[in-house]
Amino acid sequence: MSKSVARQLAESLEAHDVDRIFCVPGESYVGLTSELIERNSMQLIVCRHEAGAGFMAVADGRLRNRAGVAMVSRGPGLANAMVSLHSAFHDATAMVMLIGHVERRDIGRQALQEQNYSRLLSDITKQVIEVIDPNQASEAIARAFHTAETATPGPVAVILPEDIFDQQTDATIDQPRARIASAPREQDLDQLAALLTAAERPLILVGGALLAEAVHDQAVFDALTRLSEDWFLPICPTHRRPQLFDADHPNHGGYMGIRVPPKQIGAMKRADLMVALGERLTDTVSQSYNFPTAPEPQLPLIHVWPDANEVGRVWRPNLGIPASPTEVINGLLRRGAPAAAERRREWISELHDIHLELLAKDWEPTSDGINFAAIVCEVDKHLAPNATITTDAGNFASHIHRYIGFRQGQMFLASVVGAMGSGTPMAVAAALRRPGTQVVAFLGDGGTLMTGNEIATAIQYGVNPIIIIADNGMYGTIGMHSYVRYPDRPFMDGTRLTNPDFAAWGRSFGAEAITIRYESEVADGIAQAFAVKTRPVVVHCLTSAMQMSAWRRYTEGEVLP
Ligand SMILES: Cc1ncc(C[n+]2csc(CCOP(=O)(O)OP(=O)(O)O)c2C)c(N)n1
Repeated sequence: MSKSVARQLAESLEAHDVDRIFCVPGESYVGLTSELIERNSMQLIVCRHEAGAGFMAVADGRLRNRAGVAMVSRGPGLANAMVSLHSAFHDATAMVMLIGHVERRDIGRQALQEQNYSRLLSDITKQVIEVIDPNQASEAIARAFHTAETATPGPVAVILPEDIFDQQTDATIDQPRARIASAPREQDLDQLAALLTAAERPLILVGGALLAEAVHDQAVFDALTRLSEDWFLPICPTHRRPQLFDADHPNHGGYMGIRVPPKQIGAMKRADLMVALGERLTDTVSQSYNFPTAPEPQLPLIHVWPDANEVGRVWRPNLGIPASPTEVINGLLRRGAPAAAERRREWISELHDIHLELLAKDWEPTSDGINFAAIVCEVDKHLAPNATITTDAGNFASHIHRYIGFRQGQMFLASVVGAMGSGTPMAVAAALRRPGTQVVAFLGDGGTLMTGNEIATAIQYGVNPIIIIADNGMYGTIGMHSYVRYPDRPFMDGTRLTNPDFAAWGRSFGAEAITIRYESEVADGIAQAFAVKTRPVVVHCLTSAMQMSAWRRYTEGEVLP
């Protein structure tokens, strides 16, 4: 039976289990919007900025272990959304972005808002699929999801010309392709088991691919914990994946985040074997390509990542296993732990003791505003075992990683590549996806005004994240970098910010708002924030600029470690 392309697209999205799309409407795709509204089979979340819509889709994808879906208009709409595509691409996060386009007969004329998407998006998407033939609309959706979710996940753009939605097609609905999981070869598992058996000081890095598999499957977390306990292996969650292993588990070997503190990284560097398990390995995780050194690692490296194109791309591993990390864990468990594994107890304790020392909830008070550590430690007391925490990008986030002891049932969402503006939208998406659970966003004052307007979206759709703003009156991270490199220049110059009253700003959206000015107000202020259940809460914290991060403080021309 012949039907419109709009209907064909809607049915294809339904077949792919899409229940929510984040969008900013555009005239280039009203044909599709109108069909989606009429069918009412999926929720359209109308956002305030395409970056917000994009980041919500990224977060939703992570929360579902499916590609999240955003829908934006051509030209300016896409330009606004590109930060989220870039972030998803670098973070290996599945996402499908539907993008309106000019009419097919105008393509190439530089028609209103026209762009050449294949050229524009070639370095921040896995694929750009242009739908020119109405009969290929459904196939395009199936390919987009499959490509986005397979091997190294990432964003796929589907380009939909404005005149295609009312065209007719007889094509059948292209059903979702089965999810592919690649299993490790038995000889590779044998070799891995032999290397792990021989190692005196192994280090197991766990990252995003494992997290994706664990999101809906507690058995994955359990298998990792069992492997660690049976084989006596220290587990080090990587940058922005802290919830992969309980922070207080005695086998936690330290968080392999951005710029690991010297004491911890010094101990880690005594390792005689590194296994990157579901971690792509990046600039950040590898401490700027220094651990492991690229391209030739200074210690034997085993790289497990579900994509053969990635394993060996930057580093030369001694053993590369292009497979599901969960399958590798299960393969090792099947083999049974080596007899003398317990000898590694001391090595694990050495790493774990430093980890605990770094997690300790102590900080020095600051004279120019609250040390953000005080806020974060107070929040940690209120966090439920199933809470979601999101952070924007900025040095304030170092306090979250230093002071919050994450647990496996908690969810942590952020842009791994450090895109500002991700924190609020990700919190809104999480609050929509996990109703009735705590969702807390941590933001800097810089990132707040990039996409904080999505509080309006939270209000519109009735969800209630807690938004905590570290207002230090500057783009603090950049101030720190600038100071470290050019210590003689006046501190804060070029990074200073004049801010609104964020509490008043929050109230103007309809949120509850609390201002915390002094450390003595922290406990009450945070308790009040957690007591509000019926609308979003903005917690405006007047924080220290001198405390440049959880690890560094500016004092009279000195950078303390
Ligand atoms: C979209 C985007 N623009 C610029 C940057 C560069 N950048 C990284 S952190 C930062 C400052 C963040 O300031 P703020 O949100 O106030 O947090 P703080 O560093 O003060 O803790 C900037 C500008 C970025 N990462 N992302």
